[in-house]
Amino acid sequence: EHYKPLILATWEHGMAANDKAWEVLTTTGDIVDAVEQGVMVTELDLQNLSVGLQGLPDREGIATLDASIMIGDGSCGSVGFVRQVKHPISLARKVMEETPHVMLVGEGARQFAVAQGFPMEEEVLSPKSEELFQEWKKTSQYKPIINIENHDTIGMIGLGADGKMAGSCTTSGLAYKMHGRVGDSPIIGAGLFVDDEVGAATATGLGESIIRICGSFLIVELMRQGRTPQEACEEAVRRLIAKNKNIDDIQAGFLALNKEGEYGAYSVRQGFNYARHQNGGRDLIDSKFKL
Ligand code: SD4
Repeated sequence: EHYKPLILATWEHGMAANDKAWEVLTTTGDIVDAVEQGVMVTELDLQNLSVGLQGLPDREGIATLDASIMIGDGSCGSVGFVRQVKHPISLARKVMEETPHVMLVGEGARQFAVAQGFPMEEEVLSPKSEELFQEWKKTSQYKPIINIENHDTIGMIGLGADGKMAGSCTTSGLAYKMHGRVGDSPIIGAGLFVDDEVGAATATGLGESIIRICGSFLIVELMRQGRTPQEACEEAVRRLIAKNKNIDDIQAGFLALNKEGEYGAYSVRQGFNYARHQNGGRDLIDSKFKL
């Protein structure tokens, strides 16, 4: 069997991440390495305030990170509320490959990183994050901000020529969240889900709204029942709007891909976009939206 390789990633920063992922996929054929190494680019991107240690901190001024990785055969790993690790996606992969568990959080995840030889970074905010945090502290009013300048969590899903599918998701979470808050990104089925009998989905936006509907799992199951990726994303957004009371304060977006290489995207409101890499080109595409 021969499949049509395709990689999708959320937001504009998905372009640089996909460039790397596509290079890995076309040189090695390995979709798991591709989705890991792709989002590692974003984890180091100092311009990005929603992914990696340079991201905006929680309300105590501490950057805590969430990440997950999943393969279409059901293998998965994730880390939540982890500190001092530059590449939480690689730590999530170690949880998947080196432990009998799926998820490690907080200090335990950090200790596992040390044991795996990950370098520990000093806890200093990046200059931009420090500046914005000091500004925020003046009023300290926690309000979710819709579409924070189009920088957001990166979720990546892909299909290799061998028919294998995989996905990755990594974030510093919501800016100024409560200490200990974990979002959708490391929750398998919420921020990411992959089943290579069917397809893959990933999410971005207000994590609480996505967890509430098991967004990514929902989309994969809808595709299993015959919906196209686009139809499945639209139904997930409909469900999300129905189940979240404060919808005026919420942005969330979904990306989906099936085994045939068909894909779709949909968001609650305008502003969501995604990167698409396939044979013959790379583009940044505006998602359709509901409200
Ligand atoms: C979260 N989905 O932790 C992530 C947030 C996000 O900028 O997309 N952030 O809820």
